[in-house]
Amino acid sequence: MKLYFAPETCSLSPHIVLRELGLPFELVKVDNKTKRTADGQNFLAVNPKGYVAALQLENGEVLTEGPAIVQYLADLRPEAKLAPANGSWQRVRLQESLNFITSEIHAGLSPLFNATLPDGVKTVFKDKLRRRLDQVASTLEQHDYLLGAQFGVADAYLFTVLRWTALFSIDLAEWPAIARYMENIGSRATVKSALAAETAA
Ligand SMILES: N[C@@H](CCC(=O)N[C@@H](CS)C(=O)NCC(=O)O)C(=O)O
Repeated sequence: MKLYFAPETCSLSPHIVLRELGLPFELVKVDNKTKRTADGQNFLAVNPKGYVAALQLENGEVLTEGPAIVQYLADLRPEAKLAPANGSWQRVRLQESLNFITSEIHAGLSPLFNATLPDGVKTVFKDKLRRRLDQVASTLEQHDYLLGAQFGVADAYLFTVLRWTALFSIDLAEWPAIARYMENIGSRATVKSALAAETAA
């Protein structure tokens, strides 16, 4: 499998999951500005949507959309228990959680990267995000990981997008349960090695 990624972006989430599962994979770096890959391809030919993450399978198919990619990967090695079994109620809870992260946190942070957006508009997005973080904190006050006592794919995704808050002066120390969570996930060997590999690439 090939994971098309760009450093410090949401592709870190499937990258962490690949390492957690111990699956063989190749990293292909994408320049998000030029849409060229480090191995000389036109990234738009790989993923016409033009964004990472994209996972190319051995049969040539390309899977996009972070929440779909991490669930596909987790199901390749169910014994690792990074996602509850397909068809179970807990799996529905995972999908609820991934959808919350993608539409409320990931998409909530995205406008803050837009340098042309007036500060007043950014404040509106930040205020909404803070309310979402209150919700995340109340979940993490009850258990160490999003879905309970065990690390899973939703944690790889949440950790990835919450790292961006530092860029926008949102101090996660305001939510002690989230700050603890970030430290905990950040201390995982797979997370450290994924970050190091992306920096070195
Ligand atoms: N809906 C997609 C969004 C992916 C996305 O936002 N990717 C960003 C990096 S975090 C990107 O590559 N943006 C470049 C672009 O849109 O040109 C997903 O959830 O995977």
